[in-house]
Amino acid sequence: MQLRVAPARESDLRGLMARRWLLALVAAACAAVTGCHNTTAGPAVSVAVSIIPQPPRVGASTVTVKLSDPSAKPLTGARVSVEGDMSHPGMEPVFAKASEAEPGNYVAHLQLTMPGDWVILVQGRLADGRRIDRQVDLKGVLPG
Ligand SMILES: [Cu+2]
Repeated sequence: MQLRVAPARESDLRGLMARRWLLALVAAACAAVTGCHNTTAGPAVSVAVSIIPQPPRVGASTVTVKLSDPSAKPLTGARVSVEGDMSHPGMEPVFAKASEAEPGNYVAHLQLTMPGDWVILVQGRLADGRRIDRQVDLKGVLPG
């Protein structure tokens, strides 16, 4: 993310980047709402996905998956993996295993290899055997 103050002629670009950031935040917020796209573990499990940096760019991205139950208690001991796919055909997906950095917080480091639109797939199995399956759009990944 650019911290330097941009001259006026970059304002269009900055606006575009801000909109992309907003989209990513909306996607993450959507993922945090129970039942939004939850297909397997049911609406009882909250799967909140956040991705940094924002705006996303080529290189190492950190994907954090926060799993909690309806009382907001962290769901520990899950196995979580992350896959990144681009929206166009002919590209190898990228994969990363997430490790539990804090109780219920699973962190994966994913190498985004090309600018453009990506879809992040989060899959896993809770300690009690239920599956989780979540998809988050990551549009407009910038060159590295
Ligand atoms: Cu590609």
